[in-house]
Amino acid sequence: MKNLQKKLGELGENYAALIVSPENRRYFTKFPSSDGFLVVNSEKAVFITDGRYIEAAGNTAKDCEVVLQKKAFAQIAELLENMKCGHLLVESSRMTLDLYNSLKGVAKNIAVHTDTSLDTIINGLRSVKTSEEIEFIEAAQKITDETFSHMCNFIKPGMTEREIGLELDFYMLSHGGEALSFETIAVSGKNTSLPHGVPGDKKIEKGDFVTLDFGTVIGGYHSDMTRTVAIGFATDEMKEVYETVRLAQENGIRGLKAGLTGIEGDALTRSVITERGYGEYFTHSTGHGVGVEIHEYPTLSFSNDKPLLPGQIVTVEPGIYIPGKFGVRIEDMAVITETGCIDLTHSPKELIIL
Ligand SMILES: [Mn+2]
Repeated sequence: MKNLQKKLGELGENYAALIVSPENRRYFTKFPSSDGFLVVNSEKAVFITDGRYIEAAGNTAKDCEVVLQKKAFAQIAELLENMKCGHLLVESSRMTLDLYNSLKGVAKNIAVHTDTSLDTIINGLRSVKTSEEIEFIEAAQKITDETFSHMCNFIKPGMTEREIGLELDFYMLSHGGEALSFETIAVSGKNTSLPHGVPGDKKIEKGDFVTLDFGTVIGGYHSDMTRTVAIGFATDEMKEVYETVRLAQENGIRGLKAGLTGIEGDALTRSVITERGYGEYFTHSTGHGVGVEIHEYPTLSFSNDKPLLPGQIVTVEPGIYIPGKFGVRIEDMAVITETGCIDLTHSPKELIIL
């Protein structure tokens, strides 16, 4: 909150921000809620929340005044007037048109900035993790690693993808996970060529690859990992593709460091896959930031020309997907440092044949 207030102060003393998204409200107040408004300027932060949350927010929301929501937009207008606000930044990627129209109805003499300036400020702040945030993500990843090792004993031919997906979810949630990071991916055989396939009724067979992409949440912070295992045996082609993805992923972890751009980070894995002739089958970007959301700034991709900063957490998840045949993906999370990165994922990467 203090960092946001400092940034707003640098823009000018009559600048304020209105935050409406659950993830940003949670990030700045450390208080999870499904509804509410956060009005911030360089001096003050006010969290307007309704009767469902008011008591808990009063006890635990950080770095803000907590106010009971009555007529939200009338309250927002009054606050902005008291702040002598002339310029209001809003979350361009998150504010709905309904909320924007309500705001325009009350913020008559205020310039409402609908460009990406607030999102850029917030993405930048969120991307660099504090030690407390890194600890939450490490704790979430620890459960996720333990879940993978459990799954290596659990998966047997004849089980369906859905049974495997449910076991992943049950294990993570019954070992301390607060929530699932996203809908768990557990796919097998030909379905592994779909990077985000949905677990179905297909039974696991010998000679299948099984790809598991999953994660859980601790303290509001997400983990994310992927491993691909083979069942019974792997053909030479499966081994060759697996080895290519493993070498690419390891090259990514070895090479990542502060100062590289997102494009250069992406190239660390893509170059290995392209050199070995599978470039056309690596159909997504190398990685993404992870924090209070599963996908956040920065990305390791052709579209991010910004340098990586120490303390950012990104996934490194190259994959090869051969349509109609099979696919392989290996994903770790890593903290960027000045001289390299710290891999937060500790599960093995050699090909495991169950
Ligand atoms: Mn991911």
